[in-house]
Amino acid sequence: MKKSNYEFPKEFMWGGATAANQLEGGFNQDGRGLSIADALPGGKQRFEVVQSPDFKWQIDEQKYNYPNHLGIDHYHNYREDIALFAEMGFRSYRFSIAWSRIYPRGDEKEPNQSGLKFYGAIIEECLKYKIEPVITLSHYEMPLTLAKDYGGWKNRQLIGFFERYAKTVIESFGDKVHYFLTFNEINSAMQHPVMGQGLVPSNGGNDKQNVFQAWHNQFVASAKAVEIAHHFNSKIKVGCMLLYATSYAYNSDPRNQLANLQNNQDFNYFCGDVQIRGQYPAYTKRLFSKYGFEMSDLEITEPDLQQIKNYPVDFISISYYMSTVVEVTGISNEQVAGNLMGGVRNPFLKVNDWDWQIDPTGLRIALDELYDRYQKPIFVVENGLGAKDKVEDNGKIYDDYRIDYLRSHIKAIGDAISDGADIIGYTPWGCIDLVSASTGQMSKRYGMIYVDLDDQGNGTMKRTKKKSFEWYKRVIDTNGRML
Ligand code: BGP
Repeated sequence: MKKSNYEFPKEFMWGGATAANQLEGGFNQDGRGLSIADALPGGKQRFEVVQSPDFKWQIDEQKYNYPNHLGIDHYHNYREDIALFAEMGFRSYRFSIAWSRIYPRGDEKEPNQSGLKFYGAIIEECLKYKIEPVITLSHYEMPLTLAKDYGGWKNRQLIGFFERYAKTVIESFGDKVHYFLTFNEINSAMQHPVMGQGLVPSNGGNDKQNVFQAWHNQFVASAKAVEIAHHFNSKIKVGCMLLYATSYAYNSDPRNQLANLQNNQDFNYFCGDVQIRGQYPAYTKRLFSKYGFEMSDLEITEPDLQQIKNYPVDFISISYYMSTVVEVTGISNEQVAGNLMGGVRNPFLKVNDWDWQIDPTGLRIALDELYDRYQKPIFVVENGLGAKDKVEDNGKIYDDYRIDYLRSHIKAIGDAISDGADIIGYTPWGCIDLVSASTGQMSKRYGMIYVDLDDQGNGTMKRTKKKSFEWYKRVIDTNGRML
């Protein structure tokens, strides 16, 4: 650990992040309805299955959906888990509410009180330790009924259902919770529409057009949540949440430069431009025509556009894991994987075990660009290294590779702050080990707290502090002066 020269703001929200479907378990307890995450497979087939036109949602607790249904049983261990976060010194904790705990089918008129009670208890537990709760309203798990019977977010009726859900949550907790995020990684739907939008292949329809229709409905729903929150308590701030992958042109060939500009617009900025600036950007026309339709093919009303304009988000939140390279001239076709999107290999970067390109400087670029474009506060609500940890004979986990990754990314945030960007917090992903979103497995771990559980569900679920636990505790204690 070394002394750093970074000056993080006094109130900087150091913390950690999780999502309900990846850690809670208790998937059918106390009136919780099924969510789409419960009906997706674990393991490698997670996304392949959904690409097929024969796709069917499946509920099979024994095999198919393991370990999604079990999570790390945070449902019964949340007190112990939050106590560990407090011990690390967390000032904030980002978690999500499972929509189907509050509205089990999604279309009911009255909420499930047990669900509200559970999240009320989590919030109390956080406040007991002066941890600021940061709540994601929808993190890759709408109620299954809304996907199966209503066709997911492409159906306009979901705006009303979400509005009711958001109102219930905000009015129940909005006197104590001041930060809400609407849709996790909203822009990821272009790559994987199932998780964020509940869309499956439409057999003959224009699937991309469906994604944009679904986005439009989500933009309106998000703006309704902002309206509800601001009316309820003027202290509440609502943010959008973008999967940001800094994008480079492979070289100075103008064709690659242009393709990179368009990749930035289409992937990194489109959803943010609408949610933050309150209107569809000029390049929307090019973007829609790329997928063979135009604005008038979508159901977009004048009141929708007014709603989006009147209620933009208050701040921006992002996940950042890796960067990407755009190459359209055919000189390199060595592909790499990535967080839901790949790209061409960058010869200057190393990769993690899943072939995601590690790039802390890319985070500084991301934050500088985002702040330059929008001039709104930015919260880095996800970042981290997925790795296979080894428990030594003495029971310890020496995850120096994770410390190196986190340190370099915290430095990048410190640099962006020195550059003038307004960064309000940092909540690394999966601060306690949980089920991976893309692989559906336990063995891809991010946490500073180890959970004894393998991909087959064997294990005691015992929590153990990794080496990174003490390291991060010290980082927070010194407000980033020791790194
Ligand atoms: C983001 C998601 C998270 C999370 C993380 C790590 O895309 O918001 O839910 O899981 O990525 O990804 P993975 O679990 O696939 O390694």
